[in-house]
Amino acid sequence: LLKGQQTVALIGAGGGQPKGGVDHGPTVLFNEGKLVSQIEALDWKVEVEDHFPEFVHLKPNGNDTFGILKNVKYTSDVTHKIHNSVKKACEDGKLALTIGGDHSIAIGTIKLGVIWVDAHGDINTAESTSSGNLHGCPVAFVSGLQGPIPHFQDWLKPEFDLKRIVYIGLRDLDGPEKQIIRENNIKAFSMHEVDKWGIGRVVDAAIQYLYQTTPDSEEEPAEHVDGLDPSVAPATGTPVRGGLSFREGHYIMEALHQTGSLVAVDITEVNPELGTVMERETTISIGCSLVRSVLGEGLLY
Ligand code: NNH
Repeated sequence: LLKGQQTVALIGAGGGQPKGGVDHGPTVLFNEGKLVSQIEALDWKVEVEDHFPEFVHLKPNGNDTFGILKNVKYTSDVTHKIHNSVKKACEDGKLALTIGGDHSIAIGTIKLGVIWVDAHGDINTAESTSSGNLHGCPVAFVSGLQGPIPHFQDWLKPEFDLKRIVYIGLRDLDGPEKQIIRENNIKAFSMHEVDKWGIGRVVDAAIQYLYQTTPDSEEEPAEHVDGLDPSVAPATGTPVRGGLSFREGHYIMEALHQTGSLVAVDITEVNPELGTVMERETTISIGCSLVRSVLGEGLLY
């Protein structure tokens, strides 16, 4: 077990971007995916805290904006709540496992060092975003690249050091995001590097890098289902071809389990309202198997 952790705090959350279906991600993984019993079968205790039911009715339609940004107060409320849950779980020595929802949840979950597995950089600011969707912005919000925004400024301390994030799987960056990543010297392995070096070397280098930049040596991986290729995880809001294979996605999770340094995990962007029945089922099942992998399934030792 990781650091003597025996309990998974399973936190369910909706998201801030306006397409609705992704909010149902946690419910389908919990109910249809039978995620709780799958985790218990790996010898973990599970405590479920599902915030989705309390927020789903509150999702705004139109008025909750700040400039181009959409659903600002709503997303601030949701991410603040998740932030408190993740913080509490970590303080209590539990592994905080947050199921989204979309990537905006990272505004609430990011902590020490982060491995961010995604097709997208999600580092847009209010100025650089062309979609106005907050799931394209969390890294800018937590790091202070984005200045104060109403509601978030009431609770969010933008203290995250950009030396403590490593991207894996990037392949769909907006122009300004490329510039932000370059200017801030952010460590990033795009699909190009995955092809060039193979997933094993990329993950080793990512972990090594974080151990150097994050002296307290604790990591939180954020695996966004759209980091995977749409052929293995089709039911997701922003699918981009040329992504990680089934095994590459699971390999990352296994390697992170092996570090023994995990404090929190996010799985996001399963959208059960997209795709055919089969595509939906494939995606729910990969959401669950990524969780099992990060908890050690598949490793002999
Ligand atoms: N660049 C897009 C935007 O800002 C990315 C949206 N984010 C995701 N995240 N789908 O992975 O809207």
